[in-house]
Amino acid sequence: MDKIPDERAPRPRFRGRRVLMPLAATLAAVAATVAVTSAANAGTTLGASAAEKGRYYGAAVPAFKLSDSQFATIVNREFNQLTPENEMKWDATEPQQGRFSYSGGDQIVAHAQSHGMIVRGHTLLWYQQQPGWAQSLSGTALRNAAINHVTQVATHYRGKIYAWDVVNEAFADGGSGGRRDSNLQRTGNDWIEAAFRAARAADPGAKLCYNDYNTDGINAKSTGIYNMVRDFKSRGVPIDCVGFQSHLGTSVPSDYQANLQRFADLGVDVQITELDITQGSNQANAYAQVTRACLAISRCTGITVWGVRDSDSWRGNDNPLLFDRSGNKKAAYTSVLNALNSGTPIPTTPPPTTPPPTTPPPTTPPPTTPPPTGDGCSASVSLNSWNGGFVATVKVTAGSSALRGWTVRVTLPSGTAVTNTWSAQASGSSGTVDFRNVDYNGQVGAGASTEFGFQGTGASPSGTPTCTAS
Ligand code: G2I
Repeated sequence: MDKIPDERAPRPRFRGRRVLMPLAATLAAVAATVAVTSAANAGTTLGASAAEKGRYYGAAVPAFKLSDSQFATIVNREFNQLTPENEMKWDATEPQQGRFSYSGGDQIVAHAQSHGMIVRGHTLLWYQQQPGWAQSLSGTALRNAAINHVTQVATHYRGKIYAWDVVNEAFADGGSGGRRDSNLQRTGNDWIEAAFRAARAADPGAKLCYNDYNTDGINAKSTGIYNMVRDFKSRGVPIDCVGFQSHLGTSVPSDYQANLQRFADLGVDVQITELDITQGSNQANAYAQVTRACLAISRCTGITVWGVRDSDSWRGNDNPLLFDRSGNKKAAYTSVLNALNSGTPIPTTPPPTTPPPTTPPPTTPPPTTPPPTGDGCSASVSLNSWNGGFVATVKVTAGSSALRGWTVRVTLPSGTAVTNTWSAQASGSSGTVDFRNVDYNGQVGAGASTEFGFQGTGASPSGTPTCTAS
C-alpha cells in the first residue's frame, strides 16, 4: 500500500486537537481512529473531514482578502491548506531581475502557519505572469534567470511549503501531446527537469509537482504529461506529484479516477489543485464525484478549490465554487462534506516514527579565491549541493580581449555523473568534462561574462575549473 500522504509537511493544527506532529503522522493517526469509530466522528468542516480521511482540503486565496472578515472566517473554519492565488508567481516575486518581493506570499504562509494549515506553492515557472524583463529574455540569459528564480524562491520558502507547482502548464492543448511553445520551452526541452532539480536542491523537503489543466481525463495532453513523468522517474529527475487543476464544466470526465490512478501507479502523488465546476443542475453531484475519486486513490493527498465564494472566482458568472456570494454554503458544499464523511478511510499505514529531516542541505559557497585568468578567460563555479547531487552554475569571464568561443574544463570526482547541461555542450558525463559554448553564448566582450550550468549526481566538483579561449 502506498504511504499517505506526506512525511515532509510542516506542523499543522487541526480543529479540536493540538497537534505537534507532522501531517502524515497526524492524518494517519486520525484515519486510524476513524477506521474503528466510524461515522460518529464525521467531520463538520471540509478540512476536518478530509483530515479524517488522511487528506487536506484547501483553497486558493489572495493575500489582500485575508483582511475581509467574511472571507477569513470561512477560510479559517473550513480549510487546512492554502494556495496563494497570485502571490508566488514570477511577476509577483521577482518584479525586477534579481530583486525579490515576498510580502504577499509571506503573508499567506504566516496566515496558514498560524492556523495550522499547509501551503501549496504556486508556481515557480509558468509561461504566463512572467515579469516584463523575463518576457524579453531568451536563450542562456532566460534559462539562467529561470533557474535562479526557482532557486531563490524555493530557498526563501524552504521548509514552509508542502508541495510546489514547480512548472505550470507546459503542455500544449489539442492532440499533439507535446510541449507548449513558450520562451521557456525555446531554451531547450530540458528546462522542466532543470527546474525540478534546482527546486529539489533549494528545498529538499517540499514535494515537487507538475501542474496543468485539461488533463482531467485520459487524453493526448494528459498522456504527454504521463510520458514525461514516467521518463523523469526512470532517469531519477526529482518529481513527487502531479497537480490536476480540474477547472471543469458541468460534468466530470468518466475516466477521471482512472486517469489519476495511472499517474499514481507511476509512483507520484496526485492532487486536485484548482478545482471549480460550472454551476448547474449537476454541480453538487460533480463535486461529489471528484471528492470520491480522490478518496478512492491512496496517493491522492488532497483537494484545493480555486477560490472560496463565487464572487472570488476567476470564472466570472460560472458560480463554480462551494460558497455563494454572501458566504453561504451551497448544495455543492454539502455534497463534498457528505462525500468526505462517507468515503472509505485511507489504508492505515502506521505513522512514521522518525521525524522528517529538518536541516537544510549543505550549500557550498562559491570559491572566494579569484579563478586563474590565463588563456584569455576565467571560470568560477557556484554550487548548490545536496546529499547525492548538485546544481552547478559556471560563470565564464573574458579577459582583456573579447572571446569568440570558450571551453571550460571541469574535473568530476569519481562516481559523479553529469545528468543535464544547459547553455553549453558537454564532452562527456564523467571524469574530465569539457563544456563548450553553444551558438548563442560564444562571443563574450572583453571583461564581460556569460553563464552556463549543469546538474549531476554524486559528489559535487571541488576544484576550480579552467577556461580556454578559442
Ligand atoms: O486562470 C486560472 C488559473 C489557471 N491555472 C493557473 C492559475 O494560476 C490561474 O489563476 C489565475 C488567477 O485566479 C487570476 O487571479 O491566474 C490569473 C493569471 O495569473 C490571475 O489573474 C490575474 C490577472 O490576469 C492580472 O491582471 C492581475 O494582475 O491576477 C492578477 C493579480 O490580481
